[in-house]
Amino acid sequence: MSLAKKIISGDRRALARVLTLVENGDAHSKDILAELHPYGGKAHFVGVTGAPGVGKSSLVNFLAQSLRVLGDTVGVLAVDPSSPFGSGAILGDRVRMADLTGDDGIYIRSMASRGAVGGLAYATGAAADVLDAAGFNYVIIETVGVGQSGVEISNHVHTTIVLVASGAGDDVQAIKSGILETADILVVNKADLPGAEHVLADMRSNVVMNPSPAPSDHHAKSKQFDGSDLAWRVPLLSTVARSGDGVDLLIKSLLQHWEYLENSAEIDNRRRTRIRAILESLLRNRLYTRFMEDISRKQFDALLESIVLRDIDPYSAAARLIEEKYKASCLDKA
Ligand SMILES: Nc1nc2c(ncn2[C@@H]2O[C@H](COP(=O)(O)OP(=O)(O)O)[C@@H](O)[C@H]2O)c(=O)[nH]1
Ligand SMILES: [Mg+2]
Repeated sequence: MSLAKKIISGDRRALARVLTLVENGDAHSKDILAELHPYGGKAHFVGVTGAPGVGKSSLVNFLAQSLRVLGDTVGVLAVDPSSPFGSGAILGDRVRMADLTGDDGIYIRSMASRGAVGGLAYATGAAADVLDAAGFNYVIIETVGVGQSGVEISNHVHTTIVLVASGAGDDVQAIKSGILETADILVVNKADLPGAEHVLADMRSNVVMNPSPAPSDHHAKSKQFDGSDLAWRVPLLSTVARSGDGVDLLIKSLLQHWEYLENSAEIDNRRRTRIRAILESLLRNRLYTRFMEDISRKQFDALLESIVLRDIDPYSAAARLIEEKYKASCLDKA
C-alpha cells in the first residue's frame, strides 16, 4: 500500500513519516501530496496567532482536547520556532494532555523551519493538507505572531484566532503589527492576571467595531443568501489558557464562524485564497530554482561583487541577469 493510502486508512506512523518528508522538502513528498489531494477539502483549518508567550500553545492544547471530547478529531501543527512542542516549557502542556495520548483522534506535530523547500509557510500549508486528507475534522495551526508569519497565517486557514494577553503589554504590540485586522475571533488570554479588564476595554473600543468584510456579491447571489446578516462580527472573548476557562465559549464562536462561512459562501473565497497562496508560492519557487540553475555560479558571483563595489546597483543587476537569460533561451529555441 502506498504511503498516501496508508494515511487515508488512518495509519498514524505513515502520517508521521510523510509529515517529515514534507517538512524536509523531500522529492517524494510531491507525489504523495498529489495522491492525497483528492481526499482533502473537508477539514476546518484554524489558525491561532499572537505574540510569543501570550498562551497560544496552552490554549491550543485545551482547544484540541475540548474538541476531541465533543467527538471531533483534531490535528495540530505548531509553527513556533521559539517554542516547539515537545521541548522545554511545552512539555508541561503535553503532560496535561496525557489522558489523550494513545488516542488516534488527536495528533500534535511541531514544524521546524529548517530546509523547508518553499519556506515554512509552504511546508505548513502542505502539512495541513496532509492532516486534512488524513481525515481530521479540525486542523489547528499555531504560529508565532511576529513579523509577516502572523499576518500570513490568515491566508492559510478558514478561521484566524488572534490572542493578546493581559499584563505584558502584548496588546499594543499586536495592534501595531496589524495582526488584529486578520482576526475572525479575538481572545484576551491570561484573564486571571491583573489588567485583564483594561485590555478587554481597550480591545472593545479599538477593533470589535469593525466587522469582517462581507463576502463578494457574486457568491452571495449565487447562493441566494439573505444579505441582512452577511457580515461577521468579530467576537471578543477572554480566556485563562492555563485552566481552560473560556475555551467552551471559544469553541462556540468557532462553530458559529464555520456556520457563517458556509452560509455566506465565504468558505469558497477562503478556500480559493488559500489555494492561490500555495500555487503562487510554488510558482515563485519553481521559477526561481529553474532560473538559478541556468545561471553560472561564476557569473552570479561576479555580479554580486560588482554590486558590493558599487559598480552596479542590485535592481539593474537583477534586470540584466533576467534579460541575458531570456536572450539566451530565445537563441536556444532558434
Ligand atoms: N497566568 C496565566 N498564564 C498563562 C495563561 N496561558 C498561558 N500562560 C502561561 O504563559 C506562558 C506561555 O504560554 P505558551 O502557551 O507557551 O505561550 P505561546 O508562546 O503563545 O505558545 C506559560 O508559562 C503558560 O503557562 C493564562 O491564561 N494565565
Ligand atoms: Mg507556543
